[in-house]
Amino acid sequence: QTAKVATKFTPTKADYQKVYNRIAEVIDDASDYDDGSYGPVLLRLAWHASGTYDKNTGTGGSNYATMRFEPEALHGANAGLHVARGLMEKVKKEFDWISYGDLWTLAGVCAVQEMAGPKIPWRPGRIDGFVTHVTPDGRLPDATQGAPHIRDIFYRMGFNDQEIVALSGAHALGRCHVDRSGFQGPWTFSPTTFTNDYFKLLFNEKWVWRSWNGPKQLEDKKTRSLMMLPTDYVLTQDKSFQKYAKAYAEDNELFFKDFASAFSRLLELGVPTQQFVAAEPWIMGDEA
Ligand code: CCH
Repeated sequence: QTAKVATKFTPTKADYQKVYNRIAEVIDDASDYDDGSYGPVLLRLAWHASGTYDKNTGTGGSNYATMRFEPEALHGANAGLHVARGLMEKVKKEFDWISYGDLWTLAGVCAVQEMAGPKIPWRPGRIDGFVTHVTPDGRLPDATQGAPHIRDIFYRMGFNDQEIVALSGAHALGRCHVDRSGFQGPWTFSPTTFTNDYFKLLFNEKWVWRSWNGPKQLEDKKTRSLMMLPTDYVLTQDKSFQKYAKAYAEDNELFFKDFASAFSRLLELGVPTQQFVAAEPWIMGDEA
């Protein structure tokens, strides 16, 4: 009798590309959802899974995919992300060899790229962790606050002012939901296309406080159909933030370049370098 040797499956870039392609299909299969794409909510999942990182303790970040566990899934900032996790659960069933951290961050990459954004360098290597790796609530930004708070949160992850502003440009995509954050509405007229419109609108429209029963948010005076969070508006008020926001409003190419590099780094926060299977990040979606 021949002995059965269990060989460990070692996925290649082509295998990850298959996962990417499947995610791209899931993103588009959303005719009844929001603006017709799951891209924005998947991008938000990738960001919240990574943005818990604390550079001083090395805790948090995308490595362990701890949002699978109840304490973190129930953190206020993560309200609504069960939608995105549920979608990825189906993909995980098909490709059971991928870690949740790799799957969720790859979904963020796929979302940006499939919504016409820049290519985001990405590589696999995250491992599934345990409930003990969950970080305390309060590590993600609070939209009701001002510049000092945003700096506290993003400096803790290791980002500077320029990177904070570049990353904030993701709000070109998607919308706020009353039943998730309490806020309501989209930031741009094209919430499923990645553009620098968020920055253009911040400077070109007149923003006024909305009168309603919900949390303080701004609306554009002209159409009253767009919104800005207090933390978005701060990018036009703080001198240092304003400089970068203006530059991105004027130069889409610069925004794409800076977003891609900051977002790529965000997705790798908390992952020990030796865990990555490739020395340099890959560009996915090229051969799709
Ligand atoms: Fe954000 N974001 N975000 N955001 N966000 C919300 C929605 C999205 C803040 C608050 C909110 C980033 C930074 C910040 C997305 C990507 C990024 C919502 C509404 C709030 C509130 C949630 C809801 O009701 O569904 C604050 C505060 C900050 C920083 O100070 C960064 C960085 C990124 C990515 C790089 C995306 C995409 C959405 C839309 C989600 C959807 O479901 O449409």
